[in-house]
Amino acid sequence: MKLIISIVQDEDASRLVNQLMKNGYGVTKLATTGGFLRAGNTTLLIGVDDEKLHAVMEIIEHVCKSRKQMTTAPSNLGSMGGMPGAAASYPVEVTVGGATVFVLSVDQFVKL
Ligand code: 2BA
Repeated sequence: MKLIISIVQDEDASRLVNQLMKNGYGVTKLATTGGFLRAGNTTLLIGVDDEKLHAVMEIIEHVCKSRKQMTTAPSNLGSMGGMPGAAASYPVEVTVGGATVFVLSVDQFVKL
């Protein structure tokens, strides 16, 4: 058995949960926050038999589209323009969406 940990954008989460449930997969939805954007995202825990892993990955890939987003990132320079300690931020284009997926082998699965 595998545990799929899938971090997705909030706007994709409902559709993904619906698709997974429709296809008979168990899923747990967690409200999470990305460390870089400091924005909400959604983490899904999906436990599946090994032979179902590929099918679930296909559903995730199909539902979660990646897109570009502008954000501001903090500068870690420590000084700007000769002003030591001045804080700054700069716009960066990041790719969001898609899914960040971890697949773990499950030692034991019990329901007590
Ligand atoms: P965030 O940390 O908020 O990152 C959102 C997106 O910002 C990332 O998308 C990536 O495109 C960009 N990004 C992240 N760090 C960056 C940096 N230092 N410089 C420039 N751009 C950067 P994804 O890579 O698709 O990640 C989406 C979310 O998945 C992340 O949200 C985080 O919550 C999670 N994640 C990604 N990699 C992870 C990892 N190795 N371990 C745990 N969680 C991870």
